[in-house]
Amino acid sequence: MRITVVTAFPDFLKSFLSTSIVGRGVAAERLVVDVLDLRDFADGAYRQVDDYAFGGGGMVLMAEPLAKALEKAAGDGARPFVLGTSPQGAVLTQEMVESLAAQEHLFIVCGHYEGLDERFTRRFVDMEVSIGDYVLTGGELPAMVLIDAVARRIPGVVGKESAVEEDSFFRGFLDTPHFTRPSVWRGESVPEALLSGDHEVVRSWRRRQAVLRTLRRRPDVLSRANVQPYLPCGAYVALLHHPVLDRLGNVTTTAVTGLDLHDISRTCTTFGVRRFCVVTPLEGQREMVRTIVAHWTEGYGATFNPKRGEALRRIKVFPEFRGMLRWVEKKERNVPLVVGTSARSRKGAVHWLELKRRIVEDARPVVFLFGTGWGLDESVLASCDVQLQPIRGGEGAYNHLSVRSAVSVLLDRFFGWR
Ligand code: 21W
Repeated sequence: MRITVVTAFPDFLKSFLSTSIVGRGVAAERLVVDVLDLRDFADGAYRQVDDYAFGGGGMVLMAEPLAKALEKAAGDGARPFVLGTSPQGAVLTQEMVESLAAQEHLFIVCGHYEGLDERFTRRFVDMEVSIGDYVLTGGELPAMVLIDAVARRIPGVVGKESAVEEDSFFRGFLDTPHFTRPSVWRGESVPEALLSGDHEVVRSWRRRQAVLRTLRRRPDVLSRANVQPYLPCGAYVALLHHPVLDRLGNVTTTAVTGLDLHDISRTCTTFGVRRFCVVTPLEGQREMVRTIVAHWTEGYGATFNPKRGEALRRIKVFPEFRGMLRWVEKKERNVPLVVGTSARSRKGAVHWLELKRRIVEDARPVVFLFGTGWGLDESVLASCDVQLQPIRGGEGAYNHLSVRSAVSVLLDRFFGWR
């Protein structure tokens, strides 16, 4: 990867590159960073790079020296991805860093004074970046921040690869507290769990701490986090074929569909849901489900497409949903939180983000109930611990998602890396 920085203060950047960890990546030839002195591209005896803003109000970097620097950096190759540092830019996030790290050549313009001539920005700058809502004296530190964040995503720049993957913003949770020797310092000792020598005890303590810190300090980051690794108990999806409503709002029993079995079990497997519970009172229907599952786990389907069996194996059939909940309770040795879903809202329905907070805090297994046909009957919804607000999109007027789509949307919100 190549990064070219153009600045009116090149020494500042050069000292950073020669002393920082990023410098290691440069030394290891994983990364090439060129610093261009904007003055080298200026004309006249004074090598002028800035001038008074038209209409008054301070100095502006002139477009022509910037354009010349960009042309030099591009050479005969492809045009680099051009970044401008600016307090008016979009605030840098890890997602932006990931995308930038995938570029072959970045060209960073360090803004100064009142910024760049807008005509340069309009013609050449692909993205304007700020590093946060506070006022600095120029774009050099933001450029270093950008380089540092991008460089550590390049393999071989930061020592241990796992350290990068394990990084807090990567997992969507804040990091846990850390301690080192001595084990007792000024009368204060290190948490028991960390001294236990039991790897599992250490892991679960750390996860719990990460959860509690995130809930307390940055509940906002939870919306984009996969909470699965932080749940001490399992998550379950149940698809009810009775008691559900028909077109006219009467209680009925629907037929099991193969599409639901395949698609929902694949979604559950993708998102780490322990079991996909298929509930129907009709023995013939349960037998059909078992036959389909057996085809893909033991029969011809197992050799034809083993991946499908891996998903369908998660299916378990039940005649009745209360029995299914008792089975989960027994398996998890803990009373599950039962979550009802419906396309119709009801009083006290909970926002998905609120429920997400609750399930990481509660440390209980969770069962998401979905209805087929025209949705779960009131008797089921009334017995749930929580009902989720309907999934809405667009203008919110049409809400007739297939149950398979609803499962996908919800599982992505709770257990997707977003
Ligand atoms: C600071 C330039 C203040 C201009 C509103 C109307 C680059 C930066 C910078 C700087 C002004 C970044 C004004 C976070 C930063 C940067 C120098 C304001 C007057 N304001 N990220 N008129 N913070 N800062 N100009 O300061 O160049 S990225």
